[in-house]
Order: sequence, then structure tokens, then C-alpha cells
Amino acid sequence: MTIQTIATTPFAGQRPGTSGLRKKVTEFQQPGYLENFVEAIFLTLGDFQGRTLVLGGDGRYFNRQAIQTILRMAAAHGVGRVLVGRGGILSTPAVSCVIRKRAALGGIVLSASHNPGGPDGDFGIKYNIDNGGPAPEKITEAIYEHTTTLTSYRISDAGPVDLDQPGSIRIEDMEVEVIDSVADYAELMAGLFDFDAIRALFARGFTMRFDGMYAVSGPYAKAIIEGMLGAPAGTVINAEPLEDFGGHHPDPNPVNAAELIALMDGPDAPDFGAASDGDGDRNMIVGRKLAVAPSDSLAIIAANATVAPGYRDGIKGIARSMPTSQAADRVAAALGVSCFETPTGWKYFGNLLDAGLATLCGEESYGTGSAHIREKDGVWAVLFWLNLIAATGKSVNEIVQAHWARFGRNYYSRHDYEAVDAAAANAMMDALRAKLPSLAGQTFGDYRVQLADDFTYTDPVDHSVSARQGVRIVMTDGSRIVLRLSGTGTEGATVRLYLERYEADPARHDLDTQDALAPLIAIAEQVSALKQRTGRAEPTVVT
Ligand code: VG1
Ligand code: CO
Repeated sequence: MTIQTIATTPFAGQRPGTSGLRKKVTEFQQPGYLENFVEAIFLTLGDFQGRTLVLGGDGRYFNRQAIQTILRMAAAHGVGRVLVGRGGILSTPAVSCVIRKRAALGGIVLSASHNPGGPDGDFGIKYNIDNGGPAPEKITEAIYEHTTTLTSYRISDAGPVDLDQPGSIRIEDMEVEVIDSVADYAELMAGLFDFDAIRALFARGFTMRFDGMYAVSGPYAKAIIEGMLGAPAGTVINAEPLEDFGGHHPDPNPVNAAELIALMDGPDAPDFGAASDGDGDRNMIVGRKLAVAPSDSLAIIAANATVAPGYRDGIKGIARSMPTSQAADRVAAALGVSCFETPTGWKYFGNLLDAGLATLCGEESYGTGSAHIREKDGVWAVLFWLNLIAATGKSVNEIVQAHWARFGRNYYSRHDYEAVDAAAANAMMDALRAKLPSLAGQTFGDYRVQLADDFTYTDPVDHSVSARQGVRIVMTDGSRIVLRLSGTGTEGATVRLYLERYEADPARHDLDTQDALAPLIAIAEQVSALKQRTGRAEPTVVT
């Protein structure tokens, strides 16, 4: 085994987005592309000699190959030990859990999350720091700077490691330990939730369907829900991670998890439905004929947190991304705790969680989580709901309706315009930004604009400032229109339009969401000319 220094030249465009570097697999397959980015991570890390790194991914195409390359590079750089998930499999929340539990220096997550996989699909790589969370912007920017100047990378010429064989082997002076992908994570969950109560619930005949979407959460859900909690075999479906996710979009929303939604709408619906995404950090909660809005799920978890043993002492605060509905704000006010509003992306929650300012976090994009790790966590959210159902004896629908009756309902929807022309999307956002100063005070039908700005976040802990995080048009009644460009896509630009309207009156809590939001949808088009500028008559996906 020898360590080699290989000459290379920079690739343009290796700046991490909302959640790491995401590109087409074919781009990652270019010689040196992955190596350059990994070299840039090592150049950024500083003192990692002899330390431990965690490594794993969602099992998508190129996962195993990337792991072999990263192991050989880690060995060449003097890393002490790498903990790698068996078969190369670790969900994003499991990486976060293992980093924290084993006091690792950090970890590398290989995933493009909800983006499709396979040879023509997407791949991604992300660095997580020692708190278990995504690297903050100052680190991702430093990594990016290195990608623009590096001239070589170092790699061992050692042969491949058998990723399917648990145990330890060495590459150069580095130890590679192939660990059980699920064990540490399952143990953490067992300490947070009332597994006895959930076991009793299943023993009473409660029925559930968890759709793993052929992605990474399948093995976790199977081991925990069927294995530890005694749900009947077949409760977890599509549980085996496939390199192309069975050709599907591993995104747990009513559009992409259509099969689960059809089941929950039909005569054979189980009591509870749930799904998770490519890398296991998202979740969708479904009752009979009811897909719970992720923003509502966050609010409901917060309002009921103390039913779960891990949160029995109450929560310190809630944090939500700016486009996420304000349903959680109402719960925070009722509980007398703070509610923080951050830019989109889990990395902005890290400081709040580390400082003990927030316990629960959530995003409208089917992401919920807590201070137990530093990533959003799909299986965790599903287990919380199971615990809640077991503790209250109520159905998903009853829980949601009771919540709206108490706090009011925040009607909420997101319209995505995917793979539109990037220049047109940028021009639309620029024109909208230019208009913002004139919008405040203007009246549109029943709505009057109270505030119109491009969201700037100042982190309350380290005071770092993140500007241009999304245009928000806030009405005097709290209704909102938010527009931003996605930072996870790999084709053209994706415009996201977020719409929210508050309704206090229980007599108006069963409106169709799109109908309830229709006036705001029209105002959004009027001020942004989104359809006209992108040449799209309709959004690609409505959630
Ligand atoms: C999207 C979501 C965001 C989420 C991010 C990563 O980002 O909107 O809320 O944190 O994906 O999720 P964007 O920039 O495309 O809007 V995951 O599950 O893909 O890691
Ligand atoms: Co994800």
C-alpha cells in the first residue's frame, strides 16, 4: 500500500447548496470530481490526525464506489479511524447519531436525499461536524474555496474494503470499522419514546403502513417498528434500499408517495400511514384521507411533546424555517417558549440546538426533528406520532382536528416549478426584489401588505448573517406569500412558492387547501409574474 499524490485541476460549480453538493451521477463519475471535493473537505478540516470520521450513505447508485474512494483518501490523509455503515448504508439521522455517540470529529453523508437515483439520477456528498449536524456556511464556503484552487489530491492505492463484513480492517495506518447501520440509532429511539405503550398499541390490533420508498429508512423502520415494537410483518413496505429507489422519486409527499395516499384514501386503509425519503430524514404522516401538513405536524408534536419520555420535562423552544407555516409559533406562544425563524436548511438549527435555545425544529418540506441529533429525522417523527396515538388513544384525524380547534388552522401549500430556465427564474426574483419597497401598504383584494422583504437571518448564537434567503410578502392578518429558488436541484432552477393563510373559525377548518389559498395564489402571480416569466402554466408539484 502506498500513498499517492495525484495532480488535478479544479471543477467549476462545487459550491454546496442547501444540503451539500448535489449533481448528476454522470458529473460525479468524471475522474477527479469526487476526489477534488473530498480533498477540499480535508484541506478545510484542520487537525483530524488520528481522529474518527463516520461515513455512509443512502445506498443510491455510486454509493459503494464513492465510499471506497473516500476511505482510501481518508487513509492517505492520516485519519485515525472511519466508522462505515454495513453495506455503505447509514441514514442521515443515523450518521448524526453515530457522530455524537462515538464522539467523532465529523462525518460524510453520501446522498442526494429526495432527488431520484440511478445511473441517470443524482448523487450528493455532505460534511457534518462534531455536533452531528450539517457543516455551517462558513465551513461549506471554505470547502468551496479550496475546490477552486486545489492542484492535487492524496489517495492510497489500497484495494477495496469488504463493506458487507462487520468488523475492523486497516488501510495504511487507518482503522476501518464496518458497523451495524441501525443499532446505535435504534437504541437512541428506545430511550426517547414509550416503546411499551407502542408495543401495546400494536398488540391491540392497531394497523400501520410505513412506505420506505426503496430508500434508506426501510432497514431502520423494519428493525424498530416490526422488530422492536412488534408490528406485524408487512407493516413496513418497500423496505429494501435500491440503487435507483425502484425508479421512483424518494420524496414522501402526497404526489410521490401516491400509492400510500391511495391506500389511506381507500376502503382498506390502515389506522396510520407514514413514509420517509431517500436518506431517511424526511417524513410524511398520513391519517385516513388526511395527509398531515408538515408544518402542522411540527406544531402538533410541540403541543404534545410531553407524552414522550424523552420530552417529559417540556421543550425549551421551537425553531422553524422561514417558509414553514406559523402554526408552531402559536404553540410556542401558548407554551411560553421562544420560536425561532431560520433560513431553509437544517444547518441553521445547529447553533440553536447546541445552545439549548430550541428543542424541536421543523421545515415545511416534510422535515421534523429535535435536539436528540442535529439532522431532521424521519423515523423519529413517525415514532413520535405512534407514541402520541398510543398515549391518547386518538386517531391521526382526531389529533389534527383537536389541534386546529384549539389553535386555529394555518392553511398551507407549496407550489414547485421545477427545472425552469435558470436565467428566467433569476430575472423573476430580481424583478420581485426590486418591487419589494413599494409593496408595503398596498392592498390586494381583502389583503393588505404589512411587510415585504428578502429574508435576512442573524444567528442569535454566533451572530453570523445570512442574506437573500427568500422573498416574503406578509399580509396584515399574518397570511404570507414566500418565493425562493431551491438550493438542492440539479437541473436549471426550481422556483418554490409558499402560501399560508390563518383561519381561526372552526366552521371553516375543512375547506379545500387550494381553494382556501386561491386569493393568495392570484396575488403571488400578480406581483411575481411567475407563470409568465417561466413560461409555465402550472406548477410541477403541489404539496
Ligand atoms: C429543500 C427543502 C429544505 C430542505 C432541503 C434538504 O431545499 O426545501 O427545507 O432542508 O431540501 O432536504 P431547497 O433548497 O431545494 O428548497 V433533504 O431531505 O433533500 O436533505
Ligand atoms: Co432527505
